[in-house]
Amino acid sequence: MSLTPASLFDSSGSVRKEVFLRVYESIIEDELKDFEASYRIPSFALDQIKFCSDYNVPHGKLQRGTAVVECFCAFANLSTEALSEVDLRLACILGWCVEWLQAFFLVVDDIMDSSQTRRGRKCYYLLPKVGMNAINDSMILQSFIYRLLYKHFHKLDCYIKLVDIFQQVTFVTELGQLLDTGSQNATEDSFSLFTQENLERIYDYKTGNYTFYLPFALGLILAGKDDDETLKKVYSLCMELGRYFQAQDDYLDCFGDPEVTGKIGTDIEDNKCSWLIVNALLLCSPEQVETLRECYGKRDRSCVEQVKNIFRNVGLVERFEEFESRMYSTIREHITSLDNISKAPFLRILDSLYRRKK
Ligand code: DMA
Ligand code: MG
Ligand code: MG
Ligand code: MG
Repeated sequence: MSLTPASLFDSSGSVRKEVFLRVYESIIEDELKDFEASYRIPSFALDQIKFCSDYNVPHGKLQRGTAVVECFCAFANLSTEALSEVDLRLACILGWCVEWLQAFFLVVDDIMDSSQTRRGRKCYYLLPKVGMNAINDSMILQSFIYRLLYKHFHKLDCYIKLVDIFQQVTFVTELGQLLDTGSQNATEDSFSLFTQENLERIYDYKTGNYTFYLPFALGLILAGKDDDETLKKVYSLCMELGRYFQAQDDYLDCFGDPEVTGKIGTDIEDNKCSWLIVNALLLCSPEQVETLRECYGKRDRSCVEQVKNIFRNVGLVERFEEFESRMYSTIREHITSLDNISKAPFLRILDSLYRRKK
């Protein structure tokens, strides 16, 4: 399959999903051939690996994966037509590595969150033929990243940097997931954890790093523009994007349409430290706080309804709309003040998030 700038990008400079998906098909086919050649691997095992990848890797919004490619092209300082096929393919492979990372996290996240659906289908661990095999399967998904990095990048100067950033971002995200489940397993008063400070720390660790910093930093590294000063500026911008994005995710968990988001919310039942509970506690009367203490974190339909009613009654829907407009403007200003680096990929991402419904 040939990959040219004209075939990969549409007229607005966005990556065409169908072309990006064809790269996935060629990667998985090539990997499976290698598994067969390298290991004494029976066909059921090959089938399971292929099924697991196909089920979990390519069905998302592909926002993170395509961002790698768009960032690389914007930061490479070449006119788009001058990008070589080899470079475009490498950028796409790196983009898919981020999607593999995301798939690995989501398979486990759905187990930890007792979720039922993801991307409009049953969560992987709930498939009868999968169950708790999902745990080892998720580790295989993670291994794809380092196999692909070795296969396609080990001769390049940037190889160590790529391996290193994937490992660092993975660790930080695992830490974020640990903090995220902290209120679920709290033995003492979990309401004391529902603070703005704790919320922001969870957001930075579990979301900002892998969703925004990783794709942007990979684009910079591949383009050879990853000096410390640029990375630092990009990092703080990415934490803001992460706080914006995860607040939306929390809002949609409660007030989104599962038909559109593809997932049924679990944050209230899971006793999660979310944007909604933290902001509700700033607005509630003592009686409402009492009801929240009784009902939040319970797997009970009427409790969940009571919590949602309080969220609505204290005006969280309106407060979220204000928060969203304010965040959008603030982040936009920060992007506009960037120098020495293309603003286009940041603006494109920000605009794609604004008032998102999924
Ligand atoms: C997910 O946070 C974070 C990671 C690192 C996968 P979440 O549980 O709120 O995500 P979702 O709402 O998609 O389950
Ligand atoms: Mg979850
Ligand atoms: Mg989670
Ligand atoms: Mg969520």
